[in-house]
Amino acid sequence: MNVNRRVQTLDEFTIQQLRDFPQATGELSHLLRNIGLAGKRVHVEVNKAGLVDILGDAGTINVQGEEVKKLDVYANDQFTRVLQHGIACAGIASEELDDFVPFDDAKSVKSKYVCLFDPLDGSSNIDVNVSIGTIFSIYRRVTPIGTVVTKEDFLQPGNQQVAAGYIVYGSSTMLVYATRRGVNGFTLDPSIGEWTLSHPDIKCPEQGKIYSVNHGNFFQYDKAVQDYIATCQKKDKETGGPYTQRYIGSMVSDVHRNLIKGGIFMYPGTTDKPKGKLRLLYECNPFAFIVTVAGGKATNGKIRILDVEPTELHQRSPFFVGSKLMMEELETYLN
Ligand code: AHM
Ligand code: MG
Repeated sequence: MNVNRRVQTLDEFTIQQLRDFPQATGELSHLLRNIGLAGKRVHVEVNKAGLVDILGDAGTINVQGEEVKKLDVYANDQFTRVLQHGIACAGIASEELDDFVPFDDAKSVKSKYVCLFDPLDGSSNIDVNVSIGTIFSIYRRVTPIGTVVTKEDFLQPGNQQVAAGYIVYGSSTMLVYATRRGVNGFTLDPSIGEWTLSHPDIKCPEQGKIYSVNHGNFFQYDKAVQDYIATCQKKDKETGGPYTQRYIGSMVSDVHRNLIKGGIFMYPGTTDKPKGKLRLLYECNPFAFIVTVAGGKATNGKIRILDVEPTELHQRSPFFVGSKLMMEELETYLN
C-alpha cells in the first residue's frame, strides 16, 4: 500500500504555524491538540452509537429546555475534562451547561484562552445515523492572567475570536479550524488515530448553487426572507438559479457542505421565535468567523454577526451565512 509521507498531521501543522510566527507561545497549538483529542474520543462513541446502549434520552432537560441525549452528556464531559486537564485553557462555557466553568487550579489561571463549545450539535440526528458535529470558539481572556476567569471573558463579540472550528462526524470525521490566517481541514485517519491535513486553505466559493433553510417554517418568516427564498427558486442566468435546496438539520454538516461547495445557510427568526433557534456564542459566532475568514459573510439580518455585543451566555440569534455574492443578494432583501 502506498502511504503518503508528505501528509501533515494537525500537530505538525500547528507547530509549522508556530515556526512561522515567532511571538507565539504554543498555547493555541496545545488547545487545538486537546480539542482534537476530545474529538477523537467522541468520534469513537458516535461510531458505535448504534451498537451500545448509549442512545436515547439521558432524561434531563438542558438550559434551553430541550431533551439531552446521552451522547451530548458524554461529549460535553470529554471536552470539559480534556481542556481542564490541559494547560492552555482558563475556563469553558458550553451549550449544555447553565453557566461557564472557571478552571481555578494554579496552571489554568495562568492560561490566556477561554473556550466556548457546542459539544454535540444536531443531536436529534444521532438516533437516525445522520451526521452530527462539535463547534468551538476560542477567545483571549480580558481579565488579568493569574486570576480566575469571569463572565466578561466569555461575553465578547465574535470579532474577538482568536480561532474557531468544528468537527463533523460524517462519512469521515473531519476537524476544520480557522484563525485569521486561514481555514484548514483535517480528516481523521482512524488507522493511526491522527488528524491529517486534507483540505488546506479552504476558500468559500463566491457564488454557490445551494440554499439551506427549514422550509417547514416558511410562513413564519419575514416577508423579506420569503421573497429571497422565492428568488432562490427562480431561473436566473446570472446566478445560475434556481438553486438546489439542501437541509440536513445538522448545522455543522449543512454549513460545512456550503463552505466547500458554495451556498447559503439560513436560520431566520420566526413569528413564534423571533430570535430563531441558534445560539450566538456556541453556533453563530464560530461559523461566522470561519466562513468570513474563508471569504464569505454572516449576518443576523441587521448587522454582521461578528459585531453583535453579547449580553447573555445562551442568547439566540437569527443567522444567515454563506457565499459572498449570495449573501449580498440576500442583503438587498433584508435591507
Ligand atoms: P441542537 O443544538 O439542539 O442540536 O440544535 C441545533 C440544530 C442545528 O444543527 C440545526 O441547524 C438546527 O438545529 C435545525 O433546527 P430545525 O429542526 O428547527 O430546522
Ligand atoms: Mg447546537
